[in-house]
Amino acid sequence: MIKKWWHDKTAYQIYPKSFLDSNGDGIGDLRGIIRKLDYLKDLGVDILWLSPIYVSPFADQGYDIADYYNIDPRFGTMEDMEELIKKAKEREMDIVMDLVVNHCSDEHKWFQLACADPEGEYGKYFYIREKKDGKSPTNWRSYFGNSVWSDIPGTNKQYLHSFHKKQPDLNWENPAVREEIYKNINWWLDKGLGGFRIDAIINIKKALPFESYQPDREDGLCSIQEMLSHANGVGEFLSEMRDRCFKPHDAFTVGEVFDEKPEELEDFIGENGYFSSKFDFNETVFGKSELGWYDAREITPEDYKHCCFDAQRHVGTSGFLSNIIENHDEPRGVSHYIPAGECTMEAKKMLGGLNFMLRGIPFLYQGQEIGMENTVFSSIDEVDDIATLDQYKTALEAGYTPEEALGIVSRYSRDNARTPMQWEATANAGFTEGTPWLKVNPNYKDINVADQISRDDSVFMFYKRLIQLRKDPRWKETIVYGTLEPVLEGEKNIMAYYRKGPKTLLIIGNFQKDAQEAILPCVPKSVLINNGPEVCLDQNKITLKGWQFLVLEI
Ligand code: TEU
Ligand code: CA
Repeated sequence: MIKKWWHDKTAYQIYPKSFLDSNGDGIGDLRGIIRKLDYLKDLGVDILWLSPIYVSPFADQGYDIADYYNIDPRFGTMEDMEELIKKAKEREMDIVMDLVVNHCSDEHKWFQLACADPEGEYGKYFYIREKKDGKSPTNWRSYFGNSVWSDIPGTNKQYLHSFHKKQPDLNWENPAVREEIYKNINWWLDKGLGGFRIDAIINIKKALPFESYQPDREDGLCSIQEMLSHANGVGEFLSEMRDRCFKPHDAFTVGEVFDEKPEELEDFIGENGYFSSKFDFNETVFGKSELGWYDAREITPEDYKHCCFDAQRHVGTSGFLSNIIENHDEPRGVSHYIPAGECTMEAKKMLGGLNFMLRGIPFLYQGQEIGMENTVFSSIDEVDDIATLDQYKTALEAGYTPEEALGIVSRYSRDNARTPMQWEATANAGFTEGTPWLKVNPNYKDINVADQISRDDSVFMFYKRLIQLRKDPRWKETIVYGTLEPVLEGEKNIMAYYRKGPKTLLIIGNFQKDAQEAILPCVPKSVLINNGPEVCLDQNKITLKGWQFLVLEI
């Protein structure tokens, strides 16, 4: 295998709006990120992925871009961005931006020109179709509810949007659109970016010609995933983008790839794949119903383990998954995977440790390193996210009371992970001197950075040790390139695996509050990482305390 500069890195996702506000307007910004570079360096992360900071009306928090060449003023200026890239480099860190090219904003000049003249050059930048007998061209439902089709005012025409109606889909079939996109990607890479996280990329290829499918709900619509399952040939676009942009720059790319066909995994992330890596969403999508998040089923430790191992077995050593417990679209991992009331520091560390030591690129999401949890919404007015607001509406329509609907959406709301970063125990968690755009989680006095960097037993220090272990020349080769073999798979509530390379490591976690005995397949030589409790080991017989996590040298 050819070694790449990003194989041994640890990545960290910044949600800029909620990271640190430097000027008191209640919105996090680039100067805030620059101020915290030393903090991130101290944690040990190497790649910083920033959710979108381009000019945007923020219908979907910046995932609706109105100008791909400029920084949104609420985040700062291009000079700030250049300074951030430079100061990160000085600290041997790389900045990765979000590439959102399935759609742009309806306020982008391309879309405005398209609406002014749907038959003209820019009309071909989008998917615009005539209505028939007052009806939309197809019956597809967008990710945020309702039809994917919206009217172009003053015409009998509609445009397609897989997400919000303020996010018109770009027509990748048009070579002129692809040229525009490649030009922009190369322009950013030339500025010294390390690469991109690539948004909703599987959506760029539609099933043509457009047709309706069997409805899956009473609204007469079918999910857009149904249409995508009939679409073939996304690889032609993706290999072109790789060859024109990513390869010449040796860029790191991580795809937000959902529902690819299993046999295509190598095409995506193999040695000459479209991307360097893709996220493993096996665990996050588990239990999510086609009908929306609100009737998702609880994920058990057994489910979690099988999801991880299935993904790992599938990829083997043919590529590198990017492993996460959460991101800006998910509830907080510790609240999602650990039962309510049991979310102790040990439990948080165990979950983080099991995920971090998997084969692939570990991604931490801001706040994960201090064990930030889901928030409490006392009213739907405290929710900002359009997906959550849509789910709330769906829940009401399904007959739930407003209190029930709030309870349902609160568990899975994307805003759980978007509350401001908790830096200190002072007002607004030290995030802003103004009024934060989204309410700070009330638990910030107990969970904050200032407290955790001063204590050796904190979640922060635990992650720091894991990151150091990954970088340590003694273990690096094994942790980065070694194989993963599940161990004690039938043992309920235990998740364990070997990492085998020049050395052998055994990673084991007890996914419950009760102690559990297990017979290890070998006798460990030493304990490299322990999340707190005393280690009870007698030859190969181990008694794991509740939520205990260990990395053992074999
Ligand atoms: O997400 C794409 C996506 O399919 C998931 O967002 C998921 O279906 C959704 O979050 C469920 O509510 C990306 C971004 O990560 C997300 O923040 C954007 O809203 C979306 O694309 C549109 O750009
Ligand atoms: Ca600000």
